[in-house]
Amino acid sequence: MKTFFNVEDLGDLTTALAEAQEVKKNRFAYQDLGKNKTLLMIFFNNSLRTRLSTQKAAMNLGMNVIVLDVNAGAWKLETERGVIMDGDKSEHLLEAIPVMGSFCDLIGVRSFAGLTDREYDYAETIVNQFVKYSGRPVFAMETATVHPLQAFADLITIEEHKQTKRPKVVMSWAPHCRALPQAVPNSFAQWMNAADVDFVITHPHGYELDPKFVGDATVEYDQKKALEGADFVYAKNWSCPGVVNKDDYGKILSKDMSWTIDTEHMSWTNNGYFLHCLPVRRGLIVTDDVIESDHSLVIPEAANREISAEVVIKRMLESL
Ligand code: AN0
Ligand code: CP
Repeated sequence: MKTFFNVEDLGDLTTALAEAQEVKKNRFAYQDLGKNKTLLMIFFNNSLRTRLSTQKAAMNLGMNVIVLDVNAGAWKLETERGVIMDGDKSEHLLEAIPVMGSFCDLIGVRSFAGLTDREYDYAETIVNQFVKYSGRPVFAMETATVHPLQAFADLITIEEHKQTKRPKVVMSWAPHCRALPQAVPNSFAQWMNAADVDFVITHPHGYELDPKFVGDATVEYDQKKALEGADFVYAKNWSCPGVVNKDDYGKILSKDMSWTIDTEHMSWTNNGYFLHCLPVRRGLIVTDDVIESDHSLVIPEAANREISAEVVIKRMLESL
């Protein structure tokens, strides 16, 4: 595996899920695979889970790990071509990327959407330059439009807790005070469409996700109707994807608190489990009662990030 951005990169999902369970049973079984190999993790944005789980996964595989926080200690990077670099940016990404590539065997990149230019974000302009110029396999640690390590961990968690062969999974938009990217809901939708689940997306009008991620999912604007009979509730805020109106891209269109997942919302479900990728703002996305309930899976879900990362890094090491 040379890149990891989309669900297709992993091949057959059943095989990948079985591999995840095998890795989970003995996460140190492949210590030799990563010997004398180096993972470089590059962060343009903050992280708690991705940082810890991906480093841990690489260490489980015997790798050395270098973490670079671009905005804390490295030179400020210019990302556009054709500019006169007389501002605060000392180095161009086009030199920085091959230099980074020369010190490692694999690269993980976190680079969030800027949320101002839809075309720039949806073309994955930054991360595609890493693929093109680093000379190394590259995986997403949340890019402008996708967060596949999260979606893979979400799917592993659903597989582990489902009580029926084909559970009903509902992804619900919820209110937030800041404009957030669409990467998490995009990837979750892509992965749920590929999995054996009954998948429903619910959000206020205007929050329609890009059709390439929505696929064949059911979109239900009535949140109560959507949540009825749900086995899993996946809450997430996202800013306007600009599908209906391009000019609204990245904006907050609604702060409707009736969408906050509380115990009443959960009472409409089939005794459903609560999921969220974290970090989560209590009181906006979800109430304390729901996130602290015995049907909240947020902690095992986060713990499974180590497993999803280990499967992905293992596959990349195997194809070096
Ligand atoms: C980010 C997001 O919504 O994409 C990261 C989530 C994993 N969340 C925030 O910036 C709060
Ligand atoms: N879920 C997730 O990716 O968390 P971090 O932003 O803390 O890495």
